[in-house]
Amino acid sequence: MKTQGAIIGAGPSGLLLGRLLDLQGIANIIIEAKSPEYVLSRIRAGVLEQGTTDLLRTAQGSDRMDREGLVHEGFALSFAGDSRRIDLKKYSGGKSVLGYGQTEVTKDLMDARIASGATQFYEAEQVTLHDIESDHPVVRFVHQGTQQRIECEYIAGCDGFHGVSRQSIPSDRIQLFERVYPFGWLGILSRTPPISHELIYSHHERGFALCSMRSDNLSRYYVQCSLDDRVEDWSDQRFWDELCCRLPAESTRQLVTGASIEKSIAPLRSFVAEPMQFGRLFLVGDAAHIVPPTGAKGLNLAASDVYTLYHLLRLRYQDRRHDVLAQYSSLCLRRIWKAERFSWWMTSLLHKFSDDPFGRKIQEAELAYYTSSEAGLSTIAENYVGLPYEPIPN
Ligand code: RFL
Ligand code: PHB
Repeated sequence: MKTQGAIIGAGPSGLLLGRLLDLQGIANIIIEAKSPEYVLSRIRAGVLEQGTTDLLRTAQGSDRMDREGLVHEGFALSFAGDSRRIDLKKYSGGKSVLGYGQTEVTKDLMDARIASGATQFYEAEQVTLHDIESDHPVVRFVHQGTQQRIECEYIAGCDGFHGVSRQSIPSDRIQLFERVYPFGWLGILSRTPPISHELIYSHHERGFALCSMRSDNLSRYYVQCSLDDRVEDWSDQRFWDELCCRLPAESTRQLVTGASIEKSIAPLRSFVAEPMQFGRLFLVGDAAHIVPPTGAKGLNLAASDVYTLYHLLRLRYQDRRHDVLAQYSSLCLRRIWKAERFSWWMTSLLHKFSDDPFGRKIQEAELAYYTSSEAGLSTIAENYVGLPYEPIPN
């Protein structure tokens, strides 16, 4: 088989890139290790920046998002028994974010791909990348027992943190930057009305908690937990008791509890691989960088990488600008490091790192300072709604 772009991974990055290229007549094949059902069973992000929603509209996969997404013009930061609203619209020059689950984004893009009839392989095994430094890289894999070979012009590595793409780059040609946090997030999904129509991020002496939602009758809650905890250690009752304890008293009166329909633990990590390209391979999204979820940036950063690669590939194929792809990594990394900084800062501010009372007092002073200063509120708001995309060279 031959194509212009081979896309490894059918998470949001791979599907969005594939769809955008399709609409421009740039041929591509998607190769995904898991089944569609498995990909859709992963409950992850819930908050989309305007740049992400605009790109999904360009991809013509946004009708349901525009109907069902919940616009958030602010969120609450709670600490020391107090709750302060961050007015995103006021402090970011009129912007907001959209509550719409990653699962739904993925489903909409999967449906669009099926409708377009573009080639894709799910449950691909033993995916390997070859001749990446040549003009004709090759992707090999086994599909339903048959060996497949795809010769292409470019490879987009959209296969997440544990994928094969980044690992195909020789270790002396890539630099890794990493911070692993000493705790995780235990998340549950429950068919109950959300505690509030806006998200609540809560700093508490027992640890961080977050209240989010997917719809008027589907809530998503998280509590900071130990890395040694297992999901089985957390009965629904234990989860609700712990959540209640970590939220300001006035909001717990609105908390409706119920059976969990999903429960999982995620470790927290900051990670960047530089550069994000090697020969004809371009790393996109979680394959190149990870942020702790506190700033709601992971999926949004994946979308901004897709934006950059899509526009550079258009210049390459439609304007025959063979030189521009060399700028992919540096264009992406400028924005990525700012989002890494914000996610690290939100995580440092809101979680319990130790029993040190001095550290906790400093966290509370920092929260009080940022939420009582116009400059502080603007800093939080403009980062949370998403910093501007880097301009594409012309
Ligand atoms: P994905 O979603 O991991 O998809 C990669 C795909 O590649 C496949 N794959 C392979 N395919 C072929 N060959 C191989 N060898 C392969 N190895 C892997 C995988 O099966 C998979 O289908 O990466 P992508 O597309 O870059 O998307 C990134 C996002 O998923 C991620 O950044 C976000 O979920 C992060 N995140 C959040 N981001 C936000 O922007 N806003 C949020 O509110 C938000 N909340 C979150 C989050 C992540 C969380 N967890 C679980 C880490 C909340 C949580 C709890
Ligand atoms: C979510 O709804 O899953 C969510 C929202 C905001 C975050 C992280 C996760 O910062």
